Amino acid sequence: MAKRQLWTRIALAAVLILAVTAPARADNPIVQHIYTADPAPLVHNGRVYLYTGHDEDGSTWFTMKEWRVWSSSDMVNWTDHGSPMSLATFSWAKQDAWAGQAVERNGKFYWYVPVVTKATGRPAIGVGVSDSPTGPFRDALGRPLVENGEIDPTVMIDSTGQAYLYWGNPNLSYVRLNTDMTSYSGGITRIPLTTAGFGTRTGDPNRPTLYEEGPWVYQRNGLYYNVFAAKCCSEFIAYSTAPGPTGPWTYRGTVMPTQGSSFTNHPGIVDFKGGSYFFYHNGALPGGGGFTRSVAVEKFSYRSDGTIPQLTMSTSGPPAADTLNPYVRQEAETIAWGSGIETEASSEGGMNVGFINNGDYIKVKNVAFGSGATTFTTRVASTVAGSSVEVRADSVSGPLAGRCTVPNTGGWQTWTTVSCAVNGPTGTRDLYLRFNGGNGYLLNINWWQFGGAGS
Ligand code: FUB
Repeated sequence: MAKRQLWTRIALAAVLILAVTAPARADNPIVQHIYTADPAPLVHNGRVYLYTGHDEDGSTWFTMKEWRVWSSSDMVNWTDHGSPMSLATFSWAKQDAWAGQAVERNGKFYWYVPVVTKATGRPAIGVGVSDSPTGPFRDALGRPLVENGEIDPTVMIDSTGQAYLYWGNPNLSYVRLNTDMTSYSGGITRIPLTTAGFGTRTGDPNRPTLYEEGPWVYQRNGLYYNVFAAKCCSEFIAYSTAPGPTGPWTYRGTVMPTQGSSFTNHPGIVDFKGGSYFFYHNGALPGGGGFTRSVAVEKFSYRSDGTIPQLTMSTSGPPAADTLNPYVRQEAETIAWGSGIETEASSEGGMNVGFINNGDYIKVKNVAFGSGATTFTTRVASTVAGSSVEVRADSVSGPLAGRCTVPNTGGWQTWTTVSCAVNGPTGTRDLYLRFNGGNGYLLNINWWQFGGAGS
């Protein structure tokens, strides 16, 4: 064999090996069909739930009317749970469904959010409550929990069982929450914003420290962290640590420098399945910017002394923390990357994927097909005949494993189940569901499931 041919073959083999063995990584931003902002992750029962705001399309201000919930078992595929809480949940709220955080206590989920009130025209903190991490949430109090004209609540239950709610821009305050999580003892305490605690800002005599907004307070291995949006504008992400929940705080430096074409940023940090994850937002989607933001995630490791390394925004995100089982029913709105699709509330509960045109697709990452699938079953609805769902592996133009024809079911929410034979895929790989047909909207898809030897 000529030397050049040999090297070409070695290079091709290396590319193939890399393609097959490279760990599946998330695609940032993690949601592509709407703009999302102000991430607040919560780990519960083996899933990470992600609470976000929703920037309206084409927005030229922080025009935000609802919050959204997403969840994942692997940090790469995210299920859309829709909007279980909005401004309408709080009869006293006028506008600005901005940055909040949810926490679980005794089987109930409490979601603290800032909104501008009808009565005062100033921000106050409300609390939604639900029996499920995905809602629906109702107004726990029928009035604000605290009101001092400031925003961005973060909530923490520390190892003693005491819950704290911190919030603020331009100040930073906290209250000690009672175990009902909807009342507090003592007054509102202001945390001294010293340069030793929160770094030095230059050029703004009214704001001598770097602390701007968006605090994310948590306890880990006995150390208390306050990660926050620093300086304005553009913001970067910085952090401070303390030996206790009320300080004294020591400034520790930058977590994420100013990057990513949004002049705000917002931190959220959790440990999940053995890794540590940093959520943030940027303007990375088409049409994205300071008021059309998108949430993204990076994996990181704390240093041995508990400090946080400096992180960089990426388009690849973290590797998969788990595989996805295709032999159990999977919601169509569980997506690593969606191209052209949207989601909506389904008449069968939860959400479905819809507004699908020819060539649109859904990518699902790190799917464990094992020895191989032989059938593909999916729940679909359509008002046109002749469209289909193609099952492909590895890429949207990768090997075609099978094709399911979708009939006219008589309505976009008139559901039927269709099955077709598939030849594989095998092993663990990325799955692409590619939609085909004529002009206009083709079909809606609610869920899918494979069957066969690998199951
Ligand atoms: O999303 C509206 C506001 O922008 C949030 O409350 C701030 O943290 C900033 O991200």
